[in-house]
Amino acid sequence: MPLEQLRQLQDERLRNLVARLYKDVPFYQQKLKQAGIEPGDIKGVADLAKLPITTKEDLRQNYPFQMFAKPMGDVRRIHASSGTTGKPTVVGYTEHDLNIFDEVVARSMVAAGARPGMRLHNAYGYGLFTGGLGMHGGATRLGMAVIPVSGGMTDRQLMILQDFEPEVMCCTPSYAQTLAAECRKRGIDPAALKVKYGILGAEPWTEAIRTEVEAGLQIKATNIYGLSEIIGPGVSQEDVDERGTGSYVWEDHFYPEILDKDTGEVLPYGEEGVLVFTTLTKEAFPLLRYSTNDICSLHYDPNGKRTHIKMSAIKGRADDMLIIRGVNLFYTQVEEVINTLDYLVPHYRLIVTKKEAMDQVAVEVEVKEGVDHQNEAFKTELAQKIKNTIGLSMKIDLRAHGSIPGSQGGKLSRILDER
Ligand code: DLL
Repeated sequence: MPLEQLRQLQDERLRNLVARLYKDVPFYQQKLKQAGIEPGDIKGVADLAKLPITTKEDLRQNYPFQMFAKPMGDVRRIHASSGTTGKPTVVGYTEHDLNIFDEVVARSMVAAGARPGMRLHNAYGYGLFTGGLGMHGGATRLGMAVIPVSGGMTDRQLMILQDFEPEVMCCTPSYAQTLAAECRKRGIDPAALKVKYGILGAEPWTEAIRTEVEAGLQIKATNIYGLSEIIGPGVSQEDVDERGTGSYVWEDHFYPEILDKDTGEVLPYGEEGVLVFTTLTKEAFPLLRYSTNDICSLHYDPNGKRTHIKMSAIKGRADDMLIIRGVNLFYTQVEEVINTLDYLVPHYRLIVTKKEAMDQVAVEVEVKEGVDHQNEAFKTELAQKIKNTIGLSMKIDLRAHGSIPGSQGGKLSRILDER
């Protein structure tokens, strides 16, 4: 859709959304009144900055259903995502919302290379997590045959990949690493598998992991991004022919903004900050300027196939950012450095400790198969590179190939904070 037309659509949808929220959600009516805003004041997305931000804390205070904008009789599904503390975040969908969910995931699948008639090996977890059922619905809408494997049980995953011959697979990037490593270990030739495309997301990953899983599974791997609060997977998706240039945000449904992490000011395209979404079309659980806490930037790509805006890969979550001796650190920055050294693989974790009030970071990282992990020169080189690019001295612990525990199917935590 031409950009001008897209803006008109977004404006119209936003006006409608604000009117609905004012009428149907007491939380928003109160918030808008406090901000001195009447629904009629909002003419379109250019006015978004006048509207208040919604945070995870707001959802927590309205647990479990108080932010729903439709009576339970209209709700057809409920998902929940667990956070680091306490109660989960609960989200609901009407039939109309489930339709949007299917639609945006189907679009994402096509961008990733999938086509009707192909088989999908779906290794995202089924259950309250939006990954399994979300991908399932989108693939069904597209006309694929879904194999609902769910996460874990690696033996069975490998059997299905070999025997059911899916052309497309989806799972977390860390689990794709596990599957690639297992293939290598068991002498399964990835070229003999039929799988061509991998749709990976639900956690941050970088080019280092892409290189590894594309070689290890003989696939083209693209990024899928999303969060339960906004819909689930399928908020944005990378195109298979434009890998590494960002993921298209389906902005006819989810309008993105980037805000300064400290001041909350809207930042121009290209600048990095906190990603915020307004759901333009959802009925049961619509959100106004919801702060995802994810750090990235937005840009329009004049060379892209589509007109929609792109978001860069997520660097990390604002609340996951480590502050080490005053330096801000996302673990993906260490992953980027690992990627520049050809004797390492991106199987790693960061261990954070405190020694006499000083924060210390140790990097445990595996060497490639056949490389000596006791090589002192390699250790020194990695420490130097981290110091030069990130500005922090870290203790380096090179590990033998295959010795660091990987993902068993779900999201992998790469930080062990022992402080
Ligand atoms: O993880 C939805 C999803 C399922 C996305 C399957 C992609 C594939 P939640 O459990 O609510 O939803 O977690 C959302 O996960 O705010 C990000 O911090 C992180 N995240 C999701 N996708 C990506 C990605 C699902 N591609 C939270 N890159 C988000 C980086 C991601 N982080």
